[in-house]
Amino acid sequence: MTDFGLDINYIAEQNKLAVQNVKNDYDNLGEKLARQNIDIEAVKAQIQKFAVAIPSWGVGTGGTRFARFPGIGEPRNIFEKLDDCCLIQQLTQATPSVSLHIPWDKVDDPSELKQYGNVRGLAFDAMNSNTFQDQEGQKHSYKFGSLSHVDKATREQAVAHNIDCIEFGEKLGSKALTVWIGDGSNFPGQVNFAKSFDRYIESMRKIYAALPDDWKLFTEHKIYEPAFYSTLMQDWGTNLMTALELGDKAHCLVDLGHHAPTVNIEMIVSRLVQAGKLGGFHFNDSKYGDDDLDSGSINPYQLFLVFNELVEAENNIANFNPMNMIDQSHNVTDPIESLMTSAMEIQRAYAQALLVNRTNLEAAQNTNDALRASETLKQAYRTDVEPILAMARLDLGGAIDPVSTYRVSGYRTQKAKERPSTGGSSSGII
Ligand code: PSV
Ligand code: MN
Repeated sequence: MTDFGLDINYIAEQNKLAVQNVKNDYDNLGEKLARQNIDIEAVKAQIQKFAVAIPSWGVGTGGTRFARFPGIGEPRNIFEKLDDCCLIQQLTQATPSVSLHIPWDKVDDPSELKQYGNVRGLAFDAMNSNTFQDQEGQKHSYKFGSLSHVDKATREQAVAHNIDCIEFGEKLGSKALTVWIGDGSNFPGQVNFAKSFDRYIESMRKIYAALPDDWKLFTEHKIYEPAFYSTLMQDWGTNLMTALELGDKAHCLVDLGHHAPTVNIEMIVSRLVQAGKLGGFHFNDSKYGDDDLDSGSINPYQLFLVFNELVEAENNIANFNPMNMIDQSHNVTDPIESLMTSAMEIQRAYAQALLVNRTNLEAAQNTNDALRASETLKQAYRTDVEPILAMARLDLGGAIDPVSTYRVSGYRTQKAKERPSTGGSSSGII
């Protein structure tokens, strides 16, 4: 182990055990893909360019509304979180940036934080504001809302917090602000839908006006929770209305867990692309609601279908570059292992989507050959792209098998000594 991350010689040694097998598998797959006129090297190059940001809050153990069962050696502050993110990037070579949540990650000296991250090979992705909780010493409560609150002073406080996040993010080199609010209602009649949305837009205009020229503003919709009758930004329709209302720098963020279970998310993605308003993703997976489970662990085909839309957009739109982030809660696993596995699952979906034969797909669509269209997608989805992912990592100095390399390294046990448990099992969703 070095000052941070793992010794590169150790990673190389671990890789040696499997390198020949990976090369053989890669060559075999390369031959198979060549028969379909696909250049495996080109797919690998695309995978190597792909990046997904780690949420700072994801490296701590998550919880439910009932309890949180802390793991050992959890990071206790943003610096320790960056240490864990550095390791994840080192082994996967897929996660070169971190998304911060303010005030959870607020520090007095942003330049120190920037330096600390950059030395570890990490950049700062979108900043996330937080007006869904009251902070210590805060004058006005968000119990009944924030940016859409009936009280002007409360709205102003929430606007000021978002502007603080922008200013803090500028010092870190971030280029985007993500706004997710808990505003909504628990009872029919509790809020006036139209008036509260007007108040929200008025607040968002003030935040938008404070954005630097090269920044983007992302708004995130969510069907329910913490409000259970109505959520102000409940779906992609409201999200799109907001982005259109605010202007060119405003885009919609799609958190996969923020929809009803039967909603066709890939189609929402396509619509937002078409409107020029897809800003990025919070990747996770779910069975019922906003479960924040690991990406690809429940419905990997859905993830593939989302990427199928993204590849389609990539092929047709110049500079198409949505910002990708993971947003998960790791309640029963080691967060580092979950985040590495999730980043690789997201890459896998992308790699599979790159294999779709788009000429055949279009031909099937134009001749109403539903079965052939579906099978064209399935053929790509059924391809085991693991050799591409492993080789992509290996080339860049990452690990062939990040989870095993991590487990053997003893990183967590070492951290358990350096980061004594803060004890207890507090509740809390993250
Ligand atoms: C809300 O459920 C959410 O998805 C938002 O992105 C928050 O910022 C994040 O979770 C963390 O709680
Ligand atoms: Mn989210």
